[in-house]
Amino acid sequence: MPRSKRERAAIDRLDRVEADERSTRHALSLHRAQRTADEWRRHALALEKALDLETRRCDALLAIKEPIEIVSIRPSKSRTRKNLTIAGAIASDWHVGETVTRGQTAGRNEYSPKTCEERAARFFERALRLVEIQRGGAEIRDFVLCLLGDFIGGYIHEDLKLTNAMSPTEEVRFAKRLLIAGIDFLLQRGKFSRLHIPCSYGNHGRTNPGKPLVGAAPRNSYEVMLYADLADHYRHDQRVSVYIPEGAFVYLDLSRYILRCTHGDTFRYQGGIGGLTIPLVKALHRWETQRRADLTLFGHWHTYSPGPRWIGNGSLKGFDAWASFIGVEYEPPQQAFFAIDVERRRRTAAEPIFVE
Ligand SMILES: [Mn+2]
Repeated sequence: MPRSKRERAAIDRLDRVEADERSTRHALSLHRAQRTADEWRRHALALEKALDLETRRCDALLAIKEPIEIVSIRPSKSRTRKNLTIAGAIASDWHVGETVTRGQTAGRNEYSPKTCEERAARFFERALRLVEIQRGGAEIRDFVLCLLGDFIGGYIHEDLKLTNAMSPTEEVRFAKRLLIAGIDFLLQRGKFSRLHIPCSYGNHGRTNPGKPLVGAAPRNSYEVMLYADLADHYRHDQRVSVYIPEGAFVYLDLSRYILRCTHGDTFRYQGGIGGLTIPLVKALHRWETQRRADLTLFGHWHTYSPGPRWIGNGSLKGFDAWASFIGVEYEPPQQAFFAIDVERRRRTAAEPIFVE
């Protein structure tokens, strides 16, 4: 229907008013949404802050309450989209001052302070190489270096007194030098934010003759002295934390994935079929009643043995006269590497570190 000029103008005016009104309404709702987003953001920040404070408060309360030492580690925050992972290695059973000849071991092994120094360097280099391989798919900023004992051979057997290349005090000095060189290497080349060092004393480092002590063991161990010296050495380096327990176990809480570290001489094994597994599973069952752990790391048995809930470490010293004499199965000198996916709370790697 044809419209007059005046009518058309009136309709145009009406359309413009409606359009203005619509755009004002949109501008208003946009403004409201922006304001809400800002408010939510502020709210989220406040909640994050409160959560952080409460977590710290909880940690402090737990630390006071817990009879068994547990070290709480908050992993460094992720900076990339890769899986945040904590990598670690077990160093144990280096027996730095002990000697092995090829003649004692059917030609399989030779060990002296010189070989020991070379293998110690390889341990750190190859641990870092495994970290780099993992970094293909994971972000690794925290490294757990487990020092699980028997770095020194000591004078605990008559045989050792007669064959060791060093006295126990010389061994402590030598082991300290090797560990500092390795830790410095990890700090310089590893691109880690933090290095966590849980320590466990072995049975070889005891200062007393006869059987190992229990309650008085840490205060009478060359190795606890060695670990305390390491802690002193790195006291000004914010990246390094050394944990020395007062008992046979140290527990690390890696964002609710619990690591249990121990030397491994507290469970018995007399060469039964199935190897370490059966006595170990029984021991794990007992330890679980004290404190639950997701992964148990131990040394002492000179046998690299990764299991579903544990990793037994090999030895740096390798096959020796005693192993040959009692007829232990040969294994190369090796240590262990592991990786833990922080968000999944799962172990993603357990691998040998060959040090020969
Ligand atoms: Mn041992």
